[in-house]
Amino acid sequence: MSMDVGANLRFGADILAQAEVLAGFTEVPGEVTRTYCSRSHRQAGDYLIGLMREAGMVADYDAFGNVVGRYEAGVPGSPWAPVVMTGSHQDSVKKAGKYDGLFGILSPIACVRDLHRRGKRLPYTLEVVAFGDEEGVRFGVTLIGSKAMAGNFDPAWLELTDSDGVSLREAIRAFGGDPDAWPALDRRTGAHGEVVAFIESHIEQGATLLDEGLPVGVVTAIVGATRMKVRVTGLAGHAGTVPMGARQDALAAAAEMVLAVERHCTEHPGLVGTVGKMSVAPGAVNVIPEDVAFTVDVRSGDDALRLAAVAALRAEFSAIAARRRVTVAAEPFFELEAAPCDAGLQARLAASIEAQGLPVRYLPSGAGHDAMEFPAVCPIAMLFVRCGNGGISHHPSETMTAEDAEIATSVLLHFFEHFEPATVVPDRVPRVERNPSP
Ligand code: HGY
Ligand code: MN
Ligand code: MN
Repeated sequence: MSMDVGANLRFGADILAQAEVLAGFTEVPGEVTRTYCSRSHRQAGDYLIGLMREAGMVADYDAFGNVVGRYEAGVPGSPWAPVVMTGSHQDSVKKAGKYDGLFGILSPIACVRDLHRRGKRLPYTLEVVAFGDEEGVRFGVTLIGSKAMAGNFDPAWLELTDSDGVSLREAIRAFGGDPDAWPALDRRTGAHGEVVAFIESHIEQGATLLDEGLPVGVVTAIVGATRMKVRVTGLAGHAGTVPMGARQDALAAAAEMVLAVERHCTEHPGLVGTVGKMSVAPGAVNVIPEDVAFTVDVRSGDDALRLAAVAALRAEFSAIAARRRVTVAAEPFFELEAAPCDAGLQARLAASIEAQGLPVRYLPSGAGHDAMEFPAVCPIAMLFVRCGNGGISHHPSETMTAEDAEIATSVLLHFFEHFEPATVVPDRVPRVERNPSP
């Protein structure tokens, strides 16, 4: 049950070496932290443009700082051949690993380099995208590049500011982009050629493939997510003189709300809930906290279950606040429905895995990905590749092997070489995108 990889890796060793180079493009020496429109974004983008051009693509930044490489179709005379898009994000979370996002860029570049070396063109244009921002670390909203390309960008976001007060509009302009050019990025218009499929390869960021001893898997759907900002307001007071029964302690109330998230999501299989950020004011050891803000991230493959959980948690937060004589405001600022992967593309991906002599494992994605924006444009598919260290991700211990990078890239290359655009029958249902402006 294994593809004979051996030492003669065509792709895997190069991909890991390139990931090492990219890991050096960071805002925090010794860690991987690369945010949108930053200097490290420019360094990574320039490096990826160089790799794309060396692989035979036409490549450059678009108006939003996404790196777009195109390996034009080999169909003589057709002004606009159909397009297959692939890619992932170049940005990272704080203190990230080296492969989240980047594998989905480096692997297709390796595929194109191999096609180019053999002088082979495809019956469609292959477009490889390094999206500028998927994690949303700098401005709080995520998937900026893929939303713009899927026609889901909200121009109100251009006024959002980062922790230094720099607006998204100013950041894109300072990067050399054009913040007002977002409509031109919309792939639904066909202006860049009709996009017939989007496929993203990505590390699993979990342990299913690792536990089952499998190098790759076919993603069935990407979970939907709701993110809320919660603000709890109490009354500051002297830590030594205010009796316990007389306190309006915003942090104690918030702590009870955080445990409510954990309990509710533990009690309902298919849900996950995370409180990832929290601020406490005034933040002195001897002052009762009066102003606490935190985030909640709720996800599920079942949209009804997720929405019911968000409603139940907001009600429970209100009850906790009333009992503790504090006030609470819990506002969703990001919402995305679960994105099913196209059955036909899943079957083609499965055939490419079987062609490597490997079994096919189907699994859902608990992480969000750029692909989840593209059902608005075309059918989508995702290929997962095993990651080690218990499947850890969004952490410096994130790891993968050159052998698995080799296998996943071989699967992807087989998919690209056997994909016939004319036979794509999308089974997608247009999704309603609800993105309440923050
Ligand atoms: O949050 C996510 O699931 C993705 O890693 N941005
Ligand atoms: Mn991530
Ligand atoms: Mn990712």
